[in-house]
Amino acid sequence: MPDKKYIEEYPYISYSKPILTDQEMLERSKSFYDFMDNRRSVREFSDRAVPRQVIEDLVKTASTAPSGAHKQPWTFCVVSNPEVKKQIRIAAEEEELESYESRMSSDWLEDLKPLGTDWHKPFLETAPYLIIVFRRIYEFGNEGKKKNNYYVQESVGLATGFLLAAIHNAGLVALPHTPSPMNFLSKTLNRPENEKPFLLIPVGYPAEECWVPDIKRKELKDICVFY
Ligand code: IYR
Repeated sequence: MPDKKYIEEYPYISYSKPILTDQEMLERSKSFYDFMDNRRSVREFSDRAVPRQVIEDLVKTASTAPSGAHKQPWTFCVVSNPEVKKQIRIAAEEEELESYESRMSSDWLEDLKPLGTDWHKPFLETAPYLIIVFRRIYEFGNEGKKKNNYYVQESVGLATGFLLAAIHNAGLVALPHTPSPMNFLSKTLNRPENEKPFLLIPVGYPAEECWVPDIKRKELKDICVFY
């Protein structure tokens, strides 16, 4: 229990969770793993509409992520307007063309071959929603004084992970897309200078015919060390 002097100054609520049996835990951890293992990054989207309420719930879920000093240093810009999606596609493809043709190393291009990516990004117009995640480097405090946020990269990474899990749980698909450099997103979406683009995530249903590369995940022994 926190010191009494803190409880008086800052409100606390008691928190508990039901203790599951080992069997229940095993079942739940395994079934959640199976469920998450079924998530795939998808590049072929359907244009089928998704209710806006669903997107609102997904963003609210992302925002339940932990963050440095609970500053919640993120902004989620949700784009469904076809004109804005088109502008984003044009600007992203311009950067991607440059990247694929001269900015990316030959090793990098070789590593991407199994994923079949290139500079064409039609999904930026096809998907019903683009969620652009911004990290908020600082806030404007009293008299417009800059107040830095903490562990922004870590916090926004966590929130984005929650978002991807929530999208998968809703029966939808997504692609964590990183057109690089991403500054065009700040301009197109008219974001303030304390926000920097983090990730561009098209969200929707997979296309009726949708293919994904047959990738394999690393085994536990290759990702985990028990001490
Ligand atoms: N941003 C480019 C290239 C790209 C880079 C990595 I690393 C990927 O895993 C996939 C793509 C693009 O989106 O095509």
